[in-house]
Amino acid sequence: MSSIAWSAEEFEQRLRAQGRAYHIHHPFNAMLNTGKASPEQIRGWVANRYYYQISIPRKDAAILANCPDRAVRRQWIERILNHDGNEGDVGGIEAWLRLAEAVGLERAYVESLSEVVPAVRFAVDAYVTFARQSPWQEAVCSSLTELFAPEIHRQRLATWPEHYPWIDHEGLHYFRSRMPLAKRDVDHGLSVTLEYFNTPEQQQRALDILKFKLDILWAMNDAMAQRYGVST
Ligand code: AHQ
Repeated sequence: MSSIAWSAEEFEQRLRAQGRAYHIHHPFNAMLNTGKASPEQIRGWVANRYYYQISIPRKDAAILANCPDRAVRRQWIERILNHDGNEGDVGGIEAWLRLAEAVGLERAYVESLSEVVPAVRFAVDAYVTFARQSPWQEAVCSSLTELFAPEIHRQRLATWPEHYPWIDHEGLHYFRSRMPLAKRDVDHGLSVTLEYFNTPEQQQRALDILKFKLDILWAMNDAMAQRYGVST
């Protein structure tokens, strides 16, 4: 390990280099975004990812509960409202339920969580537990998988309409809505991370935290591939 900390630029580059392990590269995601998924595989993915979506605000609330910094909380609370909804915005969870209806799922069935496979539940719960039990700055760092999210949302918007014309275009609104929000989230999350993790040991810790969260997303796709099959 180096005896001096990386510059902010070098540190950010090393965080971004972890993108090679992002779930955009998982065979299940590749299947979804290259038009090889069956309606059953798409419905399985939407129903399982719903558990991740409803867990994000609870993860973010755990960060708020652990964070003594009013200025950070004022920004971070926006994330909860983005998912739960606010005046004039139905929110991301409602948008995800509309995606569910667009792919042919019943809202009540998705909300029942009975389609969520055990390993997806365990991976998502590990993320919420990490946020509850870790220093709030470490939980902020774990959200930086969103560094790579604009590309995966862009990829879906670019490929699903052509490959899956049976899905009502309106149902893809969630992906459109996340493009600007992911960039806003990352600007804030990155500034906290670059400032807080400022020794060689801490910077390595940040890379390990990001890898932990990348593994959570990867493991979710492993579980869905196992349950629904993956056609390449
Ligand atoms: O829709 C997603 C979202 O709201 C978030 C919040 C952020 C976090 O706090 O961990 N991560 C995240 C992600 C969302 N969508 C995922 C996808 O593939 O659609 C990607 C995921 C992420 O990159 O962490």
